[in-house]
Amino acid sequence: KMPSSYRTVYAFAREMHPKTVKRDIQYGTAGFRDKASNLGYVMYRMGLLSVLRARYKKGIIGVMITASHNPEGDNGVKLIDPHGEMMEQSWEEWATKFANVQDDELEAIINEIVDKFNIPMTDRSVIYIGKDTRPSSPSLAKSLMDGILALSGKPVDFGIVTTPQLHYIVACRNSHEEYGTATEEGYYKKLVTAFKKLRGENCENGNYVNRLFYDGANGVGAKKIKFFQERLKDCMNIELYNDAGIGTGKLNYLCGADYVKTNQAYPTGLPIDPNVRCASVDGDADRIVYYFNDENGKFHLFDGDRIATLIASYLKEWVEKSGVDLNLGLVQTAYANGASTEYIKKQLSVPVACVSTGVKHLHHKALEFDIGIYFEANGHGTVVFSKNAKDKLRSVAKDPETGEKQKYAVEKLLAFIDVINETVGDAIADLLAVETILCDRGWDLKDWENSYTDLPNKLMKVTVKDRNVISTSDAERKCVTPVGLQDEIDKLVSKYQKARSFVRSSGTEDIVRVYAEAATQEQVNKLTAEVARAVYNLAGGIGEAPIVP
Ligand code: G16
Repeated sequence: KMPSSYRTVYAFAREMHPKTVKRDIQYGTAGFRDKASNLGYVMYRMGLLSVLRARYKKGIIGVMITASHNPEGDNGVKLIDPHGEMMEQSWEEWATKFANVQDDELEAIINEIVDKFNIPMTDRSVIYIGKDTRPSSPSLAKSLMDGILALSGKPVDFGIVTTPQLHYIVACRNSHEEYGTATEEGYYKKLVTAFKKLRGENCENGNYVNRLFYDGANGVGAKKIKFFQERLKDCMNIELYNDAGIGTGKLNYLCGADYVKTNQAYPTGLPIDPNVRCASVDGDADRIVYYFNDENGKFHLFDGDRIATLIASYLKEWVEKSGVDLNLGLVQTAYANGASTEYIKKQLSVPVACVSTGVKHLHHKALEFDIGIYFEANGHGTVVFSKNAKDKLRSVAKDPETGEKQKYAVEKLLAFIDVINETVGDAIADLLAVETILCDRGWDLKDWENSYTDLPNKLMKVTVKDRNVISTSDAERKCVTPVGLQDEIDKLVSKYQKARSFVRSSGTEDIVRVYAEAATQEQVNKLTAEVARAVYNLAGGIGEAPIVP
């Protein structure tokens, strides 16, 4: 028999948020994603789940309504745990279950989870909500709030914020503001103060000039950079482009970090000024890539691998100067350019780990180091510092015995901890970190590019009937099913020099991704198309078959 207290749950579902989609939806790489019109009931159910999670964890849970890099018509939801990290993976199964049961099964599944985890259902619970600029977000937020209210939780709406801002605010609130002040204003203050400290008097240095073109992807990243433009106007000249109004359909369209990385091309909407440093963020501002066009019109990309290596070399240098014994590690995925991995291992002598796609996997692995740097090639990443690292640095900073040079290095590292958003990849925090390092070194992008040469690489998408037929192992580097596909990939790869290729199904779009790299652009163009064709043939491709050049 159902406790009467959950009766509202079914009534709300039936009357306001009935399950409208028959097929199952899966909690993917970063939560649920779909056409916005399919998500009302999913949001309602995530409202229910977030209250249960909040009571179980005895802390505030965050819910971000966004589909990040996807087109404007899509939307989605990312759940945030109390420390500001993505929701623990063991609960993803529950999320998927919640999303897919029938309306009249909701009460039963609530009872099941309450029993299993012994959740105190009378405890108060607060859920923080954020949304990107998608026109569908306000109505989805309403559905989410109904779910929260149905279980007597308290929704607090932070309006339009970047995904990393919401992660930050959740982390602050649950740490009793040890991490920072739990408001948007607190976020600006923390990052700006740290950035100015790192910059000192130096606004320009050597080849570094402080002029930057910023592509806001016509999303929340454009809205929020304005707060930094204002506060940093004496030391940074950030020129904002792609700041179209909400609902114009331009979000991520021919611009933004995903477009630039995937197409390896300049986005629309920015003036093409040779040799000017440019940065693009994505639709919820948790990814960033840098690039420029040289005087011959050639495009140069600085993706997540580049940013990771820049940060790793900088931190390594200052840790050495600080004399504090801290271990440093870097985490990548299979998409990392082989040349970057080689450079990290051989030149930087920093250990590298490879994990499956999804910031949640990288973050987790990075926590194993005192200083864990993680980046996906698509520009999603950050640095995490262990408690041990912070404690050691703080105590050396305070110690009167510490020499001046050493103190300077330690203070620098402490300020760097504050400029980076440790909770999750944050395009704007990463931008401030990159600008700090380039200025410190007196580098322009050509200097940065000199550290290593990327192998030519390419990404392709293949549409198949059911992307779940693809399964992988070895951090997605080997394809297990469909049987025979990996043999085919191996055969194709062996025809080229320095070649590598893998395939995996996307967890945010209904497609299969194909990645390849090889010694020359011509080789990689061929190889990617051949592998894409093999996927099309062996994994049930639909639509037009990929054409091999
Ligand atoms: C999300 C995840 C990233 C992942 C990306 C693509 O990014 O947070 O970790 O790399 O999706 O994933 P997939 O290849 O599975 O589609 P975002 O920026 O879209 O939230």
